[in-house]
Amino acid sequence: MPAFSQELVERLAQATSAMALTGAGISAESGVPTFRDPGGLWEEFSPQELANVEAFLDNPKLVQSWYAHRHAVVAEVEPNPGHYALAELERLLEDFTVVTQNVDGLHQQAGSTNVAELHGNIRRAYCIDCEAPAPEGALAPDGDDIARCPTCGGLLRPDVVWFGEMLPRKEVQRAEQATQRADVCLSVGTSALVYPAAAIPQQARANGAYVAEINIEPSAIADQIDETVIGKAGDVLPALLDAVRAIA
Ligand code: BV8
Ligand code: ZN
Repeated sequence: MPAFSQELVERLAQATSAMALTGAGISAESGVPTFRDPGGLWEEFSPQELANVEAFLDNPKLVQSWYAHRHAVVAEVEPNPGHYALAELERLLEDFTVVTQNVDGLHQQAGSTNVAELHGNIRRAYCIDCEAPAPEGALAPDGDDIARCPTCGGLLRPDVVWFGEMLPRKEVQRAEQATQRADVCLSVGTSALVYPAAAIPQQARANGAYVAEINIEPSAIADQIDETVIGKAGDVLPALLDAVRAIA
């Protein structure tokens, strides 16, 4: 039985508003590699070397291929019980927001409707010159050519937030509003190393939320929150949901 406290269950069951910040760890059990995953074709590159504008302009083909490869993985996978449990929590509670750092769209696929995508979505791409949206899958051009905009010939890029880029204002606002009203904030499957996303549980806590993280190991914010539940998101979240349902 995953080791979450009765206090967390009761606070969630009584919450008028709650939220979750999620990271790559919640999608790991769907088969989407996390950023810290050993192995895989890109082992020699760190995501930070690929997920920025300079790397893209320096070698658009390599970066487009990396995202096309990740998109192909994401297009094949399904949400896992962790995603479904958060979608169920949204239906069970009065007000529940998922703030995600993930770009895989799996929360929406699992049925969550109140999702703020802080770092964009790998299923979308656009032209860096005319900003016209590109059809899904456009980053994987056939052969060796570079994926270009059919309208103006500009380079196509994934609609994700790269290091050094600002986060989408509307999504950040939604996340901030959620931290203002949340009685409980779950931080699920994130190493909490990348800002400003990693500051979200702290913001919620500063506004009075009870903050619990669910991770297979303590994250970088483990000593600044109320509770750390060690376990897989796909195990812990369904058990937590059952416990909340039993008393809600
Ligand atoms: C910005 C989208 C303003 C793209 C991503 C120095 C100090 C502090 C900050 C900075 C600094 N220098 C620069 C910065 C800012 C920088 C930053 O934070 N850098 C870090 C590395 C120090 N941030 C930015 O640049 C942001 N923009 O600040 O704009 C600005 C402008 C100009 C100059 C300065 C500032 C933009 C950041 C967004 C980058 N884009 N992703 C893409 O996907 O390709 S980041 C990406 O990595 C994720 O989106 C996520 O945010 C981040 C961390 O990943 P996680 O999701 O946490 O995944 P990770 O693999 O790390 O960990 C997985 C976790 O899951 C682990 O804890 C593991 O234990 C756990 N787990 C595994 N399996 C399971 C599990 N848990 C539960 N169950 C399981 N089964
Ligand atoms: Zn264009």
